[in-house]
Amino acid sequence: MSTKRISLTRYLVEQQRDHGHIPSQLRLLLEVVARACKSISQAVNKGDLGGVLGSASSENVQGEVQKQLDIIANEVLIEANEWGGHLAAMASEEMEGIYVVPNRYPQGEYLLLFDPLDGSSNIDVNVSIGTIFSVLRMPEDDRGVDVGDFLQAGHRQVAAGYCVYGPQTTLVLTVGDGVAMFTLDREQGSFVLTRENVQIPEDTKEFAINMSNMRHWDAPVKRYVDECLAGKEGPRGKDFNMRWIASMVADVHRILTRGGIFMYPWDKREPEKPGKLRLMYEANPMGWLVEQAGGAATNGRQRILDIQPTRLHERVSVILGSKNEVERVTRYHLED
Ligand code: AHM
Ligand code: MG
Repeated sequence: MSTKRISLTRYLVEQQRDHGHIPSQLRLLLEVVARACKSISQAVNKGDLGGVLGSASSENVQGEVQKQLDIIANEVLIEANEWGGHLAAMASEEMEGIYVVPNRYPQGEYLLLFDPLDGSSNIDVNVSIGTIFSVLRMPEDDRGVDVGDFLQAGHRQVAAGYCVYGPQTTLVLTVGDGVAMFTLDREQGSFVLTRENVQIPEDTKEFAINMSNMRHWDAPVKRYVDECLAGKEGPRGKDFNMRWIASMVADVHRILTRGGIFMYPWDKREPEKPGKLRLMYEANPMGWLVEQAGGAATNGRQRILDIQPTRLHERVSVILGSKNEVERVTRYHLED
């Protein structure tokens, strides 16, 4: 490994200075998000010793029971980001409405969206979880921020990323110039660049889906998975492997590291719901990261990043990862 260590700060300064990708307010924003992720990582690491495990006595806007760490992570992100002058407002999977930066602080031109702790069912069992974030710019000539300002399609994101809290804490980021990964050096307290120009192989033999929902799937998804399961003797002519961590962050991290396809498709359990995952906090940031790494992301019929959101907490069907596999599943939907 090279002895030249590039910190997140230096990476962002160079992105700003040499490539012109990020204005200084956005650089500050990303540094603050990274700092918040460091604090969340500390809380996650302490586990039972910090008294932070278990459920809180509340539900979020989606009617899901919140974990104590969901609430702590949400507060850490808000407190870290509200005073810096870089944001106009924030929106979170854990809050019903938007959080407008209070009047006592200067208002910036960016909007921050996050899923503070993704993979909640894994918190108490010591399995990887993470924070997902997405950054939009306030629409021009806008007077006063409101929820409508957030309803922008994913291709308008100016930065997106996640931080996975696993055996290592890794921050993964795009500002539209490829995907970079930074590993937290706990002794130094800083994120260090450990992978640049991340590329997802176009083909894969690994798929990720919650198989217990099989009987509820739509025909195109069933066809795709049946063909994978048929292995060497089936139409694909090769054996597939399956992985399901049940933390989108960790499943997507595996795909960015070695390829694969991840699916959380629409299913018949609640037909009026377009999917389980959230467009603004999960599908858009992950979709953009995957595309920036040469992969693809669709809802089965349409590119995720082209979906025009109509609600903050909108849900969506998600198929993302290795390009040729995502295109195959999408083709099966369009042929159906
Ligand atoms: P969460 O945001 O409440 O944690 O839920 C989202 C999670 C994703 O991380 C993961 O892909 C999926 O839900 C797991 O679903 P399942 O419980 O069906 O395995
Ligand atoms: Mg989530």
